[in-house]
Amino acid sequence: MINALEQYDPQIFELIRQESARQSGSIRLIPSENYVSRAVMLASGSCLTNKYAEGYPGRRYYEGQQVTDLIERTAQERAKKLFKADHANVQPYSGSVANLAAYAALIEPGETIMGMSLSHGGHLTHGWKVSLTSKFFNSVSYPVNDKTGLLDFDQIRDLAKKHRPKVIISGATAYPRVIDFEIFGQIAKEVGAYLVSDIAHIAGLVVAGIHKSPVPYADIVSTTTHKTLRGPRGGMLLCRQEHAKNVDKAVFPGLQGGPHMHTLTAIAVAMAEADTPEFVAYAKQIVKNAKALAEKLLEYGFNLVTGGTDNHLILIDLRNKDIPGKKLAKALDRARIVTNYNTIPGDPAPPMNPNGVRLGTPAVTTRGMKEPEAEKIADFINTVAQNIDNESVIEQVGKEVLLLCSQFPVPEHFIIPGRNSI
Ligand code: DSN
Repeated sequence: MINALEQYDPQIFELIRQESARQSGSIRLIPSENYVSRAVMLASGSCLTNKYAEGYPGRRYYEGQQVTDLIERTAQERAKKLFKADHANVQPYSGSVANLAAYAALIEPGETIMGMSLSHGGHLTHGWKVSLTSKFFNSVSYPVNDKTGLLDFDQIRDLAKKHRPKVIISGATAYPRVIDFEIFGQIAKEVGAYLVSDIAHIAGLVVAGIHKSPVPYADIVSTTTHKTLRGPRGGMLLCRQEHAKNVDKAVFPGLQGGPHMHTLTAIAVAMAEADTPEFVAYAKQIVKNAKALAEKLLEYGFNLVTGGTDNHLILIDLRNKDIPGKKLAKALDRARIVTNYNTIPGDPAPPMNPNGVRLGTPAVTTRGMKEPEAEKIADFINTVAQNIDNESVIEQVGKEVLLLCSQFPVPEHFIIPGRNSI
């Protein structure tokens, strides 16, 4: 396929080659990114991209669904088995759409939702003020504890009692600790709210049994499929049977038209991969690597939000280093270490220039890196931070990163044959 692309569109082929080389030749620490297997990549780039399939298996608005019905049913069954859920909708185009569909399935526009504040680790679609989720619904945010950085269930309960939301959202994009979905479920019950759990970041850790699943406690569980779960870029909703009809209606025709069948097919492949002992070992190693990276960063005097991590991500509070998050993220990028700058809880600085940097280990773990390499990565980060204005040191770190990358090649990544030099 890639050879055909070279022939028909050399300009785009060349850009893909460059991106492939960038992904191979850098330490990718954005916690929401990963490398998918060759099988996932092939399914994603298959002829399923050609097919329209509005509706659900057995109830489509287009003909020619002999195969798509089988694929979607397979994806649904794999999702139900993997997450031990009664019902799965595998059509959401993304986590954002999945979240909006979850709320739409449960409540009416104008009713109240309550989610984690974006600047404290929540997601835009948990009702943050610039998101349509806060315009369609009345939105209330809960913070983390300003001293510990941890979820503060007394405060969340108090806010829930005060605002009486119809939906409480548990889940985060920048929270490095275990989330107790059971307590969220209790609070939701106490105030008569539905619970939506967004496990986009930790889905891989949940299916591996490392983090507790919210499925027994949540009315609807929402996830993306590409972070720790290591599938293509997509979304998914899981729920109890009682919400199945509303969830399906909210996704289609509520928010979407035809599902992206090529993505859905690749999600099916990724879920089979996640249902293996190898994946469980992988997910365990993600957490071990994050802990090793965190420990070493602490030794170097970095302040970490909550003091460490229980999952795949780390949030550095850079205030004691007097380096803006953006400046460090950009210097690290020049050293081939790819992160994102991020707000820290209660950050007085604006989101475009916050005091934090967010790191994650799903992608480096896919490359086979373990604790010694995680510690080496902490060394690199420390060297860059200490030499933030010294380009020759940053360049030297970049060379060492390249060497490490060559020792841990991307195993199953869609590397362009013969052209993957880094
Ligand atoms: N905000 C994305 C992230 O965590 O990187 C998810 O949408």
